[in-house]
Amino acid sequence: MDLSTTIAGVRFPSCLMNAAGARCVTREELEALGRSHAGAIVTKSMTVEPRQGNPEPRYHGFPGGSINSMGLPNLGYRAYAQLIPELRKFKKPVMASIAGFSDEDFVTIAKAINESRPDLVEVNLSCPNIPGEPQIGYDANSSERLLKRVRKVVSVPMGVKLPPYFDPAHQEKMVRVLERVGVDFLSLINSVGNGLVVDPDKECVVIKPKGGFGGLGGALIKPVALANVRAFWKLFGGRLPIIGTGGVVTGADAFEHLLCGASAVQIGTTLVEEGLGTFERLEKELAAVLEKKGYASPSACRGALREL
Ligand code: RRO
Repeated sequence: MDLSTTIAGVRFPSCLMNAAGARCVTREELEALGRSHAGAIVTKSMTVEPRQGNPEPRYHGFPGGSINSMGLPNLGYRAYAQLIPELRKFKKPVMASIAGFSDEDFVTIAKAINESRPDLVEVNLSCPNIPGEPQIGYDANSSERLLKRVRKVVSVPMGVKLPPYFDPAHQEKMVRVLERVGVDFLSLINSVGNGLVVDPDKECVVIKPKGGFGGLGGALIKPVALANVRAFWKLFGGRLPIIGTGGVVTGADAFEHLLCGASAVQIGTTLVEEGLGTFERLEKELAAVLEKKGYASPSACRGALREL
């Protein structure tokens, strides 16, 4: 089955791709994504300067999900700006994820990266792991001020990666911001920030940074991810493409994201745990679900979730 999808006019050969952060920091990792069945190459969120990130251990997988506090390890935007033109040879979209510690950082990176012509830019407003730095996406005014400046310097399709919201009022407020800014797609959701995982045998936290607090991902966050995909899909009347992220372990999970309104699906924890073969497995599983249910393509079931 053809699992291709189109987002903001960009065609993806498959609707399944890596989530920013998952196996996408180095040249080697990005090229491996290029050779894999991933439908796109999404970069790690990049900062102005290269970063080592937080002290290790900073990622921990467990039955049900993962917790991380990576702290933005990346090569710095100059390295990605050089790499992006080379990644085009894989003939799939390249999505540059950008981050920063100030509005100026975001603008500097966005400008230079836009000139390297990625197919899309994803603005990360939702890193939960920098000590002392709040998640921008939880502050509507800061988000609007920042996005308006970034929008001016990005001419390729520009999307926003948002944190999970737990109250409809926050989603409605963010929709009004996004309408005023004019974004081309959304990636929902980033990890569920500031969770805590405890090892009762060792009576200890499982990651080192921030006293063990970190972003949760994987199966356990799927209902939160689906709720955000569905809420934003409805608030935008199905007119803004959404990339669903969170809790995709099987093809059936990806199908659930599509039903809620996603046009494509990103894979984080499962990709980290299972490796690049994940994409081929999920492709087969998703195609089998769609075929069994009589859907001819991912877009045929988009948003079709029934309500009682
Ligand atoms: O690098 C990280 O710690 C990180 C980032 Br930038 C993000 O957006 N989400 C996440 O779970 N970890």
